[in-house]
Amino acid sequence: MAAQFIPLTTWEERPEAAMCASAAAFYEEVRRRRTVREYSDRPVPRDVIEQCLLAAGTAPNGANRQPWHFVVITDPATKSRIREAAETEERAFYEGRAPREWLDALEPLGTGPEKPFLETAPVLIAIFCRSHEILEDGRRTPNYYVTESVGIATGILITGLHKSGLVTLTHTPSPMRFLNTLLGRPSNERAFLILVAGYPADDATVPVIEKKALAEIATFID
Ligand code: IYR
Repeated sequence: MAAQFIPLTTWEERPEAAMCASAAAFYEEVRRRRTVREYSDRPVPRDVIEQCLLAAGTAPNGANRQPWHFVVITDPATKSRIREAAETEERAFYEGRAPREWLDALEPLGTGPEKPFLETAPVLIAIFCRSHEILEDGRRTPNYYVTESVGIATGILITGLHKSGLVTLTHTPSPMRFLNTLLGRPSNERAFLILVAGYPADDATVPVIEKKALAEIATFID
C-alpha cells in the first residue's frame, strides 16, 4: 500500500524551562518505581489496566505490525495453574538449571522458587510476542524487531501502571511455553514475560539496590 501522510499536529513546542522541569519531574516519578514481590489481594480498577494497555499499544514497533498480545488474568483458578506451572520451572532453575554465577547475581534480590504473588496479586498480564502473522489463506507473514517492539511496549505498560498508582513485577519463568497451553494462545505467539500488577502488601519490603550514575550509563559525543 502506498504511504499516505498527514501533517504532524500532535507535537507541541514547549519553552526550554518547561522541557527541563518536565524531564526532571518524570525522572522523579519513575525513580520511585520499585519492583514489588509482596502483594495485597485488593482488586484493581479494570479501567486502569485497559488504559495502560492502550498506552502500551502505542509503542513504536517494527513496520507497525504491533506484534504483541496481552492476556489479562484475574481468574483465581487460572492464576493458581500459572503459579503451579511457574514454580515447577523455577524449582528446576534454582535447584540445578541455573549456573552458580546467575544464582550469585540473584542473591541480593532475595528471589527463590516460591512465587506466591502469582496467586495473591489481583492481576497477571501475560505478554506474548507474535513472531509472525498467519493470513486467512494460511500463508505466514513475518513480523519485524519483535522482541524490541514488545520490550518497548512493556516498558510503557510498566510506567503507565506505576504512574496510575500500582506496583508491578516482571516475572520470567523459564521456559514459558506452558503459558501457550494454559492460556490457549496460538503457536505464532511466544511468551515474553508475566507482568504481575496490583497494590503492595501492607508490610511489603524491597531489596536495597542502587542504580548506576549517568556517567556510567551514558556517553556524550559533542
Ligand atoms: N526467573 C527467576 C529468576 C530471576 C532471574 C532474574 I535475571 C531476575 O532479575 C530475577 C529472577 C525468578 O523469577 O525467580
